[in-house]
Amino acid sequence: MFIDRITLHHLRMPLRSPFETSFGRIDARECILIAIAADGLIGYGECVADRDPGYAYETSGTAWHVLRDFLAPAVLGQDVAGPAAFQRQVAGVRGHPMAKAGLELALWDLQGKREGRSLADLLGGARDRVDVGVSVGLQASPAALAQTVEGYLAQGYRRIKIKIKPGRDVLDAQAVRRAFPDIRLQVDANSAYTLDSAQALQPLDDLNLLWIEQPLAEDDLWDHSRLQLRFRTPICLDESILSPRHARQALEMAACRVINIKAGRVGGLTQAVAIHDLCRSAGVPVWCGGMLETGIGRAGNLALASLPGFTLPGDISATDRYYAQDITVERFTLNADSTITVPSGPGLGVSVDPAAVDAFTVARLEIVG
Ligand code: OSB
Ligand code: MG
Repeated sequence: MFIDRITLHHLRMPLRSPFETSFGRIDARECILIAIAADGLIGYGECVADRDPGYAYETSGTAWHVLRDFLAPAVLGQDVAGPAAFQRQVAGVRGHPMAKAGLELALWDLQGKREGRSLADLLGGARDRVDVGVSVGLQASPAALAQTVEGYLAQGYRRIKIKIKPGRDVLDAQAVRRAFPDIRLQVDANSAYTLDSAQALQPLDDLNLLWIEQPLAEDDLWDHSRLQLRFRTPICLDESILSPRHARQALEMAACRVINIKAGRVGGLTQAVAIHDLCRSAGVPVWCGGMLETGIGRAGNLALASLPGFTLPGDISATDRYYAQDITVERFTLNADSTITVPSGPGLGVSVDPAAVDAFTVARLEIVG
């Protein structure tokens, strides 16, 4: 693929309702839409870094810088064989996985469009619909949370994740469990605890949770392994798993029993698939995490989640759980069996709505070779 032009759109998309986690509350989500023009086609990718460095160190600002000054120049005016070749070309750029993953996704979209194959097909997808759930942010009170969860269950979601933080953990989870004794329920702390403060989470072990996601710091596999010894409930790692090497080491030291895979966090789909393959051969279940993506990133997540090792429901909800207006023409809807259908058209299998992109663009940059 001869890369002629790369266009960056810094988007700010209003959320239908605020999303609050242990690291903050947002009313709108920021991301970078990446369009690559090559061989008469346009491929789209989404960089999931948000405005603030709360979930990860990357932000829309750092990603813009790294894309503009390092990643785009590495490929512009060149013949790039595909995503794997791109990864080799930018191997010298340390870190910044979300910036890399955004550009890589646009190359996958291009490759699929060129070959007339869907992304799911390119990645080795094994199913045409994937099990999904909803990730519910912190609410005003445990009672309000139970009510919000009830609303999502009524919409047909059969797996619920709730966000927790110190002081808003056991009572919240107990309220949901009491109201809905049989649902598939999990919690996500986004690194808000230490080995000591996580003592407060012990009562969660009696709530029949699917798992406890990322209780401790990103760079702390060791304490996760110590914490896992105290819980019957599996620990699932999100932030801590940045590469196949982290996944292997986390499993070797029993720091978790389940892994959340996000292409953005691990530098792209190439690495995401490698982590999937590693976990699959180790018999460890994985599921696809979410970053409140637009229809572009959501299409990529659905393709990834169609791989055979993704045996647990993903954080991939319907478009209307996030946005009144999305940037893709296609909107994703929930099927009656709590699944979402994987796009089957070439590449990502979705098309961009230019008027919607314009409406949400706060900065735009065209880079030519
Ligand atoms: O930790 O999984 C997370 C959103 C932004 C940043 C981190 C996380 C999340 C979610 C939302 O939980 C999942 C979704 O996209 O629905
Ligand atoms: Mg998480």
